[in-house]
Amino acid sequence: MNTTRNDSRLADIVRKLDDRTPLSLEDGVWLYHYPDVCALGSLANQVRERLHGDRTYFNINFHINATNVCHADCKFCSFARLEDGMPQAYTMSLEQIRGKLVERRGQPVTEIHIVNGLHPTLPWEYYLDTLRVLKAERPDIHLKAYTAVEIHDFAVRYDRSYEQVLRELVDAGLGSLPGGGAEIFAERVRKKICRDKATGEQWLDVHRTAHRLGLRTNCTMLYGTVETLEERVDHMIRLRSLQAETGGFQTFIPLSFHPDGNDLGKLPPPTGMDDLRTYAVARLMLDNIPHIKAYWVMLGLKTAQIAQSFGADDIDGTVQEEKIYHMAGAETPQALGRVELVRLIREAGRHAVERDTLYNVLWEDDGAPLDGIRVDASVPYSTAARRRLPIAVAEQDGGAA
Ligand code: V47
Repeated sequence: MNTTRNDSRLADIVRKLDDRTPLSLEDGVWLYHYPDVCALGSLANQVRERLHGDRTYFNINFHINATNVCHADCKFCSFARLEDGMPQAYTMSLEQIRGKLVERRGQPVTEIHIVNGLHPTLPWEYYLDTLRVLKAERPDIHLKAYTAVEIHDFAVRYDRSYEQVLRELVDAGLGSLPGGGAEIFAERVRKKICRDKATGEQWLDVHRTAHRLGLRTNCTMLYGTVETLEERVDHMIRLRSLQAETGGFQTFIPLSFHPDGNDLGKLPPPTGMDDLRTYAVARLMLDNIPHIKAYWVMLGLKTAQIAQSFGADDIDGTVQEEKIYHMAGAETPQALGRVELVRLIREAGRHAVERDTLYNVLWEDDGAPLDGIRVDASVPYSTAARRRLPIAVAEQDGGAA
C-alpha cells in the first residue's frame, strides 16, 4: 500500500467521523483492508468512548428455543431439524416453556430471549400462548421474542399483515424483537445460504413496521460464509438507512460464523482478526445505532473482552441454555454468572453496567472485591455472589437463594 495515499485517506475518514458524516461503502471496505488493525480499533474505540465512555453493558437473561423444527434450509444452521420425530428434533409444550421460568424462580432475570425454528404446523395460538404463560408467571420480565424471519413466516402462514402479527404479539406480552435472521441482505448471498426464508427487504420491512408501532429491535449480521467485504458493508449501510428513517434499532450484533454440524462445515471460521475488524468497521459505519454487542457465546469470552476496545460496548448477558451456537460447535460455557460477567468486563478495563433490555440502567459496578468468588455456571446467582455484590437482588426477588 502507498503510505502517503493511505494517510490522506485515513485523514479523510477521521474528518468525516469528527463531522459526524456517515462513511461510504468505499470507506468501509477500505477500512476492512487497512493493515494496522490496532489503529483501526483505536479509531472505533474513540467513537465507542464518545458514545458510552468506559461503560460495558450486560443483562441478566436466558434463552428459550421452544422448537428446532424448521421448514427452512439455511446452509449455516446446525440447530434446525426438518420435521418433528427426526433425531434431535424437539418442540416444547407450553407447560415445558413455563417450566423454564418456574425452575428459575428467585433469579433476578429481566429478559427472556425467544427464537424458534419455522415450525410448519404449530397453530398461531402456540406463539401467543408462549408469551402469555411466561407473562402470567413473571409479569415484570421483558420478552424479546421472534426474529423478523419468524414474523414474516407467521404473516404468510396465518394470513396476516406484519402489523397485525406484531399487534397480536404485543397484546400477548411481546416487548421487543431480537435481531436474528438478517444474515447478509445481498440477494446473491441469500440465494446461496438461506434461499427459502424472508428476503433482506422483507426482514427490513418487518423491523420498519415494528419501529412504527413503537417497538425497539436489534439487528445482526452473520459474517464469514460466502459473502464479500463489500456485501458486509452494504449490509451495514442498509441497516443504517433504516435507522435514519425510524430510529428503532438499539444494538447491532455481528455474528461470527460457526461451521460445525452444518452444510457449510468445510468453510474455515472467521479468524480473530476478522472478528475484531468487523467490530471496528461496524462501529465506524453505524454512526446512528447506539450499541454494538459482542455476544460472548458466539465470539468466545476472550475475543468478547478484546472487542470492548474495538467498538463494542455490550457483552450480552448470562444467556443460559443457548442452543443455536452450541449445536454449531461453540466452546463457550452454557451460562455465565453475574460475577463472572462483571469480572470479564472489569478485566477488559471497562465499567460494568447492568441494563434491562431497553438499556435502562439497573446497577453499576462500584468496584467491590470479587476475588475468591467462584460461581458455578449452572447456578448463575450464588448466595455468595449476592452477598458480595451490592446490588438490589434481594429487593427484586425476595432474597431467595
Ligand atoms: O438468526 C445461526 C445466526 C442467529 C449460525 O437480538 C449463526 O440481542 C453463526 O440473532 N454460525 C441467532 N451464526 C442469534 C441472534 C442473537 C444472538 C444474541 C443476541 C441477539 C439479540 C440476537 O444466529 C440466527 C443466525 O443469524 N446463526 N447459525 C452459525 N452456525
